Amino acid sequence: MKIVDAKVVVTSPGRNFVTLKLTTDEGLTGLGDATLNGRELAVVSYLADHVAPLLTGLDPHRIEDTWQSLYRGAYWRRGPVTMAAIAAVDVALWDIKAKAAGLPLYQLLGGASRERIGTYGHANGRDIPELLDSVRARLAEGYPAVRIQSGIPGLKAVYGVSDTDDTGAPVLHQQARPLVEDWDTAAYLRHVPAVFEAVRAEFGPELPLLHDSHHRLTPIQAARLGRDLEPYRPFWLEDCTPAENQEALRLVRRSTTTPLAVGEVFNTVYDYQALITEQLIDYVRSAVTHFGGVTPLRKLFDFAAQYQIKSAIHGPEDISPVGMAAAVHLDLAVHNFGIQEFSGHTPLTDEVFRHAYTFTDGHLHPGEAPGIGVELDEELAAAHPYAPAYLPVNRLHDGTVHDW
Ligand code: GCO
Ligand code: MG
Repeated sequence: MKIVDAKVVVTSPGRNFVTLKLTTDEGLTGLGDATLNGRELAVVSYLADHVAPLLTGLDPHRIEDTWQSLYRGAYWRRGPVTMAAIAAVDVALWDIKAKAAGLPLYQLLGGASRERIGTYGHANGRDIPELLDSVRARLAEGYPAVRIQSGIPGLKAVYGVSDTDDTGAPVLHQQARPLVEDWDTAAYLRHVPAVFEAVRAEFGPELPLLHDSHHRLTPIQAARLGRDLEPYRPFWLEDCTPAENQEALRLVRRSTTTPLAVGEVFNTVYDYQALITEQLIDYVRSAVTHFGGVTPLRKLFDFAAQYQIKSAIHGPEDISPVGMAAAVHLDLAVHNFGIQEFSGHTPLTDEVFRHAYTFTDGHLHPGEAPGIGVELDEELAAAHPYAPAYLPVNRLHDGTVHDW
């Protein structure tokens, strides 16, 4: 079998998604997600200008060899653009291989290690009463675990809180300039324990509660927060410090037993080396889409397993159903599965990307369709062309830019 066509499809059924479609001489097709939120077209160019010409004529069964040649051959390794592009090729090749075998991808990854995949959903509120309503809505939808994010008294706009629709999904700002949000760490650190206290008082001790600090704290601030949250037994504290500095987590880890989750902006295993071998974290959070695909993410999970660290694949709305499908196959197969983030997509997105995975009673299953189980409606995709959109920036009250 040979690859005869490699096509990059950009579509915006409410938000932008980048998809690679490979076609073989036997008529089999494979899809891969290459969506890099807010920087989509850089990956489109990487794929269309630099990768697609290398793929035609290759045997699609040679996944490891293709991965290594794209990673090593570029010389300029790592980074989100490169790794999103390689991820799309990797997943499209796995899709083809599994279709050729007539099996759902998870069977090629060792088969099912569980019956279904536990998820967490997002609950957001501008204040505590609104957050409690949002938690109630997620529980009514069946979610077994909930991430809680709340507005902070005195702050106008906080990421993931102020701009969400009824389902908890962030409202997208398709505009020429990023939205400017504001930030005050002291106010945040005072408020979050009260948020946990209110949610525990309303929903009891058993509901797994997660919280995302979105890289906004210094190590000592993160240590304080981890300690203050201990009485409420959070499932995890996510991205408490900026991701570039692995050493920051040493201080946080020494100071608190609150479990730590890290990695949605990581691209390779090298970003995790100290965190895993020193057992500084409890969950690895990379997305298939941003980590170079199923091949390296499977290796990361096997590495993490040696240190009792579990998987928790990043699953926001900006991972397309193609990336989500690949994640769900991996979740079903790996032994050290922890939890899967899942917000779902809009009905229109689910029409553009018809998928076999299902979400029932708060649990995902990849389905039994051969491959990753996603079909791209190219006509509908073309009817919703790319629209520029930016992620926000965050500023302190004196105007200083801060992590958001
Ligand atoms: C999460 C994330 C996302 C990211 C988003 C950026 O935990 O799901 O923090 O909401 O901010 O994916 O594009
Ligand atoms: Mg996050």
